[in-house]
Amino acid sequence: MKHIDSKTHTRGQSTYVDDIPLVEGTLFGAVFDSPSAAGSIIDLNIESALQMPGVVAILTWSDVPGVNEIGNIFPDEPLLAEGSVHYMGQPVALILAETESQARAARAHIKIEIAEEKPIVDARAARAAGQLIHPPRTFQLGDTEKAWAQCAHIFEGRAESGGQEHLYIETQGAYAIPGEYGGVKLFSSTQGPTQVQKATSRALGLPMHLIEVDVARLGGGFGGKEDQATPWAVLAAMGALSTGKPVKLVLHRMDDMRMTGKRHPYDSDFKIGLAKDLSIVAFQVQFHQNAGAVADLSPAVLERTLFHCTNSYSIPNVLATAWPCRTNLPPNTAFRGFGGPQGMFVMESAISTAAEALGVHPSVIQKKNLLQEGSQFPYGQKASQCHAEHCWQEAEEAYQLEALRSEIQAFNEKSPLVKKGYSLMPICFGISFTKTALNQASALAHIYLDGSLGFSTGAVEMGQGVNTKLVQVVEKTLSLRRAKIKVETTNTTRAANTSPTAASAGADLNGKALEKACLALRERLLRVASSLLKKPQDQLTLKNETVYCQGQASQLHWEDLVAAAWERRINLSQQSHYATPTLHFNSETNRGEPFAYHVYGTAITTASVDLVRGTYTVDKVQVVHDFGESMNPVIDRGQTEGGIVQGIGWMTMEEVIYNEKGRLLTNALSTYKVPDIYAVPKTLDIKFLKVEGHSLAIMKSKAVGEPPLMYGIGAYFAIRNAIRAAVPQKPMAYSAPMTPEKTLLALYGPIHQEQSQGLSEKAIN
Ligand code: MTE
Ligand code: LUZ
Ligand code: MOS
Repeated sequence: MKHIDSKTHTRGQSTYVDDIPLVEGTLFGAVFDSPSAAGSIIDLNIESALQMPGVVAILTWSDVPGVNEIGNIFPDEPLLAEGSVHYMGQPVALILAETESQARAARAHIKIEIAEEKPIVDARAARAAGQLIHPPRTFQLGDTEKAWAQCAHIFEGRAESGGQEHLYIETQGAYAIPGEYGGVKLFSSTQGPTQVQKATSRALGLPMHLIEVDVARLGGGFGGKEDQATPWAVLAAMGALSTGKPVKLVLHRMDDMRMTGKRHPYDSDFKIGLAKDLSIVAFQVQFHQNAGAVADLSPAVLERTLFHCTNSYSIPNVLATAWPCRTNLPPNTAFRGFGGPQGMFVMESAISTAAEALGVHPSVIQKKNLLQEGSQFPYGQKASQCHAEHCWQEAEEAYQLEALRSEIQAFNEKSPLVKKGYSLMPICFGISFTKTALNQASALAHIYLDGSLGFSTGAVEMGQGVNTKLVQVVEKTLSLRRAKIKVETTNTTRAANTSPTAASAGADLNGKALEKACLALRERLLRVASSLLKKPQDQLTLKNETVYCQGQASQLHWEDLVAAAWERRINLSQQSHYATPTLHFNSETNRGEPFAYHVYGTAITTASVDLVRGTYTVDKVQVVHDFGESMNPVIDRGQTEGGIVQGIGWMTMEEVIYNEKGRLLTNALSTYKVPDIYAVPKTLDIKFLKVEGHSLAIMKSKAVGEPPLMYGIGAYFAIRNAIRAAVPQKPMAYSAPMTPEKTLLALYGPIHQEQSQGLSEKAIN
């Protein structure tokens, strides 16, 4: 089954915020943002901007009718700057005008005077200055202090990974229409409609029931709209209530890139100890997370880094500490993998450090230490239905790793100017929100008199195919054909108090809620069928829109059954709620069972490096992935391919650069490079591991949204290993992304990371 939106997408008929027909009198918003990264506001002058053609109003913090606060985990984020500014791009004022270009033109006439302070842009500098979002968190297993004595080899090092721009094709935006009783209807490009509703309620001083948030779909979110769709929606709502007119606020690309946060850069120190047989005895790590100016989702991202700091390995002694460092950058936020990739990159760097020093390929150490059934994670949960070794072995065999090894060796011996390298990248990703309370969802289904069905859940479609999977749930439980099923928009009046569609759990949580609703409807309808057909209910099933009795089709068709149920005054609507069982986690002791299950897989990546130019290609990515029992192989393959390419981008060419003043230099597509079709590996093979699915996964089909991104880490190490073939001994930092500039420096340049970053910044200036 294809993605249900493929036809309308192809024809340009799918609707996004920007496609909503405008209500007469709609005003357009533009946001004036801070030109400085830190300082106090001495004067804000909007007078001449107010005189500009078409300008209707300019709103600042003093116009916020409720609380000037939109923080989610911590209340530390003003909607509009009040007294001081903390990052370049921070919203200061909202301009409302009759046309969008008038609003944007007026923006240039706002004058702000700021007593500038020296911004902090670096995580370690923030830690040194005591600038933390909250105290550091530590996960501990075993006793590393004692364990070092048992190690035959101990290595220390540092690993850095950079930010990543979400680059959803649809930029942030919202459309607010004032309604009756002082309420507002919001169309928002958000992954979290309830979050938008809640923040709007607080900032506008309105009860939540007066705020309706509606989402048809997003042109991509990737985590960037889990929390950061909120300010634009709240601002649009505030503009609408203050002027009494509908307000549309859609960010232009460069505004979006400048004003919104990205994946968190991390700068970490590690220490790894191995026994003679290369089993990892102890691992210690200090993560410095560059959180940006306010908390946003950073505390949760930080926690997931800790959850995934040992990736797919069983390590008996672990001491992992993570520092959420407050800097004067836009608040960094959720991005596919949510801190997990950053943690795994450090683990892989530690293994690579050990391997290079010991003269073995990293895969020797990786393979030796894979998780096994019953292995304990550093948070106490034990690996169950663990497929780490299974995926690895299958990948080794299916993709003939031995042959690949000798092929690459032979190639490198003959080739002076191009070197090849390969890497293995096993992954293990926990499925569930790490905050247990978020693991709930609801669904509402109506069967109409003609037998067609419409349903709503809290799931937001952002391209990942969740709506298609939800339709499949209805098809399966009620035996309905696709044409009879309609997915309604995600709307807070039909699905209330929802979690954002995130943590890869959208299909599991909402699918399970919908399954429950459909099973309840099915049960009621079969009770009717039982009395109509005079057969015991347990002999009846639904198949092909017909009631079957002990495997035989009856004369009773779906439409007639629905009509008969209505005659008997049976409820044809159902609302159901699902909460993942088994979950618990104590964030004081950092022990519990936070995940419903884990997703496993292994990627083999091959890369070629041009030793003259420092350019490279990722030639092959070959994966064995644990999808459980995939309910939709087409979509799951698409998610896997997309995730891999996005991961490769993060690890290789995507470089977010802020200068020392906190100014984003890579603020457009001309300076920020994302993978295009030519960057996609020529070979991208994905094999589905044959396993029994997990019962907590929807239809036993495991969550797929985020895990494959982490295969992209393999590209970094494949390139590194290719460089190693040219310069086996040269010290080389672990500093992602491995851009062509850094590749050249690794080959010929000085070795300091600072210098390589300096160079790329100069190149951009
Ligand atoms: N795929 C597409 N096409 N667009 C997206 O924005 N977001 C990813 C992933 N795949 C995304 C995507 C992220 S960050 C998550 S958490 C999941 O989809 C969310 O959807 P799910 O929970 O339904 O898997
Ligand atoms: N969001 C969140 C997430 O709030 N909690 C999580 O655990 C999570 N994990 C992945 C992506 N988004
Ligand atoms: Mo995804 S980072 O959980 O939105």
